[in-house]
Amino acid sequence: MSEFVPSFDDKKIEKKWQDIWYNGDYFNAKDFSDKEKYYALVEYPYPSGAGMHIGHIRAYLGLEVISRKRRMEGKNVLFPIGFDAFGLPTENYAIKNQIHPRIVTDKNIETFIKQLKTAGFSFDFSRMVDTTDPDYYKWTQWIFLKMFEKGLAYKDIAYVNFCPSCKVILSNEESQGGKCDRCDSDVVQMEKKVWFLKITEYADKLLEGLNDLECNNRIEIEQRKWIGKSTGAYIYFPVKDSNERLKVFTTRADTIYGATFMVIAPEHQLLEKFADRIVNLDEVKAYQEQALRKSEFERIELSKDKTGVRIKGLEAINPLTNEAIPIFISDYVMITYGTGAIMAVPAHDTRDYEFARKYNLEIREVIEGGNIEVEAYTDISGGKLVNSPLINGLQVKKAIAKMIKHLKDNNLGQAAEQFKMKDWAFNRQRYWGEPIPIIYCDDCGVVPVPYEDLPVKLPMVENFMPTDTGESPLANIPEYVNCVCPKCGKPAKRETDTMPQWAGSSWYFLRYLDPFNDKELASKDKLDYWGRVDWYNGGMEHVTRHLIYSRFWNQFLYDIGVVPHKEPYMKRTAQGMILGEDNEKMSKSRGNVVNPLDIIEAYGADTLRTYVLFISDYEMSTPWNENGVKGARRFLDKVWRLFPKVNQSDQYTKDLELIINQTIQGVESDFETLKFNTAIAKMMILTNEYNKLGEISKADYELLLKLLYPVAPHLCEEIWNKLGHKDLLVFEKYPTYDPKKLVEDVIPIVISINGKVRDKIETKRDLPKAELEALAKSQEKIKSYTEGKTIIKVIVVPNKLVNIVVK
Ligand code: ANZ
Ligand code: ZN
Repeated sequence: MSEFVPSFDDKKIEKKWQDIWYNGDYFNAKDFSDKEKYYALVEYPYPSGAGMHIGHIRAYLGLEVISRKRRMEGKNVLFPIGFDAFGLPTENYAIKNQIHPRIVTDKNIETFIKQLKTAGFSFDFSRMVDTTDPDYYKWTQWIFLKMFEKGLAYKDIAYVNFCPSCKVILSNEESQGGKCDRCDSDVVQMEKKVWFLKITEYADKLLEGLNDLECNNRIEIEQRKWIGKSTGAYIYFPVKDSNERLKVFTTRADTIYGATFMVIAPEHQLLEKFADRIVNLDEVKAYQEQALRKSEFERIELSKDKTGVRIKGLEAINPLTNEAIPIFISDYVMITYGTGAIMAVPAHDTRDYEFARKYNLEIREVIEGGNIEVEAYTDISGGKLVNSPLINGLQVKKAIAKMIKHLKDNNLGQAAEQFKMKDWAFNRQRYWGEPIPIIYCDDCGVVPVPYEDLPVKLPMVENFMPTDTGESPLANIPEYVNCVCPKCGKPAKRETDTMPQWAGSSWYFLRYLDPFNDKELASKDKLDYWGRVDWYNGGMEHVTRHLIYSRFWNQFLYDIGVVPHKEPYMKRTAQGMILGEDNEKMSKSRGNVVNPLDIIEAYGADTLRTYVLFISDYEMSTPWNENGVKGARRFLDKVWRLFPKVNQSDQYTKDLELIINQTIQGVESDFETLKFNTAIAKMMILTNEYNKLGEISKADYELLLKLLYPVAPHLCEEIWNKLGHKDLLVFEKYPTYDPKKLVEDVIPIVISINGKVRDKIETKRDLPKAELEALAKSQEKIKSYTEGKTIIKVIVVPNKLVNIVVK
């Protein structure tokens, strides 16, 4: 690979334009401008000590290109940036280095801003938000109190996911697969009284709202799966010799005749209720205890051996067959889903089948078609019922409907829905988070901090170490804990848990609209003017948690009349990851991390931007390649070197008209569909065409600069300026193509021999006579007539005919 010979001084040029841009207000959105608004949003960064990495560059470049293009299209663009700065990494760093997280955060944010500017991002830096700023989290607390007021924030004893290593309680989203999101340790279940947000109340609305969100299939499917709506029924199984009934949730009420036993979760309260009737209580208790030590991941693993204990002394009655059936306790049933109890239908459910085989329980076929001697028959979304007197011969769908009606009519059950999504465990037992604005009073109970007392500020203390007990470090700060009850004025205590990482980011897109408002989270006028986010780009990993949480908060704020739109985003896309050169995820331990600042130092920001956009399809993961960086730089050098070839004409060069119009059209549609790689390829081809000519017009050159500007803005501004323009490229109109000039202008030509038509061809219009004659003579058909003969004369009528006279 040949070394590149730089033709322009990237450092000097980039510094010059960054100074101009960032000292002016070129990228600042104007509230209430007459121009059409455009709101482009990227996921704001967590300002860790490591600073900006290559993933940020890629994540932000997509809408950076779109934003620069939109400004040229005459839109009033809002392209904001801010910092999601509460959270564990900063706190851990602060603890390790004995520096207060406030100081760490401020320093990290400052560095980050500098780095973003070094890369030339056109963010509106006048509207930055910082979630750890009391003026910001005042409103995060305000929203929490509104939710509390509406019964959507509540405290409850719950089995929560506890990470023994991070010493924090995790939400389901942060412990998917039973592993801690941060440190990958196994999560254990812990009983604790914690705050929850009732996101489940919004489950249906969140599903419905998806119809209002433009996104690819993958993004939609992931959200639907996470919300996990399941339609079925509750069925009540009487407990034999009692007035109690055991309630189960099933999606398959039609299979009830095949329910030959019941299984309850180890945590189920039936055990306590009937403790005195359970003959083998010790055995049951021992099983319960070992189940609690397992992670959810271990418990639901399909391949694992099913274990359980039969509860002796208790039986249930199948309400359709009236048979007495045994009840088991087993850890494959989760207390957190449905009712924590199931009717087991071993013939048609794999887990129930394995369990029945192990404990020698009856397996009764109720849907025909399988061979239940060998395995469970689970291909039963269709099929016909058997061994089920009330519904024999019916197709599955009809059988379910009929059974649910029967259950309802006889007070044995009812139609029901379940969601996989759980209420959002909204708490942290750490220092560096938003204080939960709640006070406990012996007389008044749980008292919300009055709105006028917000924000409840984090105390600036020296000791912010986590405790081993699962309690927040704030609990060790008497000045913080002790307060007076806002209701009765007696001594009271503050809540010491803080909010989870995802709190601040659940509404930051609203604060950008009015970041300095101290009366409201944002003014009604500004919310109305800016409306919904037009385009939101972010990581695939945030499609479940952040995207769902923020849609939930927005829907809630809509319901209480604070925001004018139900759904916050009109369109959501996701970029792919950039992997290390070894095709593995970049990580310090692998030593394959590419630092974007090193690339800027060596080749310039425009080169970095061009390469990152050119590297592959924007939505796909792709490995880094240093040679590709050089290639990107060579392309920019070529663009620069065209300068001396430029004449003063303000028309496109005739021979370039076709490719110019095609390039404008191609780049337009590529940019809008995130195909930056093919857009740049088209500009490279155009540049090569320019290079083939001895000279090009000013119009040709300026066209290329306008197309390339969103990708490599420093270089383009510099050349633009060198061409004699006083105004910045930001103010230029984005190029449009002439649809009439997209295809080559061709016309038919008739070729005759001695006046007789022998061939027809198509050529470019206005071909010179000599060229037309040569073209006609070279046609195979014509050659067959002229071969061996003497051409006496050729008559050429341009754009019409060629007549060859032969002897
Ligand atoms: C009888 C039955 C027969 C079932 C059959 C399935 C197949 P989804 O679709 O995920 O909602 N179930 C219910 N609660 C459970 C819990 N807490 N832990 C483990 N399993 C639970 O699944 C619903 C089905 O999962 C329910 O329907 C129940 O088993 C089981 F041929 O009831 B089914
Ligand atoms: Zn009180």
